[in-house]
Amino acid sequence: MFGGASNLAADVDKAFIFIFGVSFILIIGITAFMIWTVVKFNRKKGIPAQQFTHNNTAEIIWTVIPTIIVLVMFWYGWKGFKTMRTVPDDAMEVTVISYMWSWDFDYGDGKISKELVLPINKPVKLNLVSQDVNHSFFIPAFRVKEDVVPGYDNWLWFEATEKGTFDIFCAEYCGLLHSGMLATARVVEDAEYTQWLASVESVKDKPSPEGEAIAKANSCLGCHSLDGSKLVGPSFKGLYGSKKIVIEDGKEVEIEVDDTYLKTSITDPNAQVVKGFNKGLMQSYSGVISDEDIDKIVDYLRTVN
Ligand SMILES: [Cu+2]
Repeated sequence: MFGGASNLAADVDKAFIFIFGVSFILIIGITAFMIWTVVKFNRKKGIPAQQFTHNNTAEIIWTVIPTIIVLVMFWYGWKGFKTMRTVPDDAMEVTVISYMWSWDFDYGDGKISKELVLPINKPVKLNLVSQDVNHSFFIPAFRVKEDVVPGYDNWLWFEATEKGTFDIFCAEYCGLLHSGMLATARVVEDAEYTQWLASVESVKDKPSPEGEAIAKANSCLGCHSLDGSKLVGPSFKGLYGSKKIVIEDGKEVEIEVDDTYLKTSITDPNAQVVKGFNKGLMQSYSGVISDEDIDKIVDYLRTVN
């Protein structure tokens, strides 16, 4: 009705418009009636107030009508909800992996994408997994929103009915960069989808260095990008061996990023913060990641160009 792009949109919009419409009429009606009674029954001083016990007709009316309205609201809500919780048997499955502050879409077989690509008019079930805290997976255009809770197998399904690119948001405050936890859903023709999926490189094919796995397991990549983009911390891309201005004890110092600097940054991240980044946003990983694993991360960073 308002440009919903999934099979669930019409029911959600119907429920929304009905509830909104009823609320709108009621607020106008009640306010008007209130003003009318204030004017109509206005009495000057000195006249004793009248006492009322009850009025059967009024009481029946204000009980029966709202009950019917609420039941109709329930009906619209229930109808849409039932569809949302009944997954068709032929639905394809994608696992959504969420972490502070990004989304990964796992198509199985080691194929992991940063973009959610879907074939049009095909039911898809998204399995929602969180690696850290509570998130909420939200695609407004498809009218789907579901909590992503660590340790709980939540899911949602829908069928995209329109081609195009749609925004994905996190709708549960999950920390500093919550508002930047964005992704896109791209709906394409079936053939284009098949072609795209074939082009996604499988992580199984490239032996991933141990350090990368350790960095991922500790959510390093949530704050440090691999493509040069600026997140909470400096990008890992080309970091090793580069020269940086850092703030040490309030003074600017130029350093070269080497093993020592990287190790210090992991165990004592606020000692030398790269200029332009905020102090205090990274916790110390001293005792969290073993010295051996820190060495492996540094080995890995040497290879990120
Ligand atoms: Cu989030």
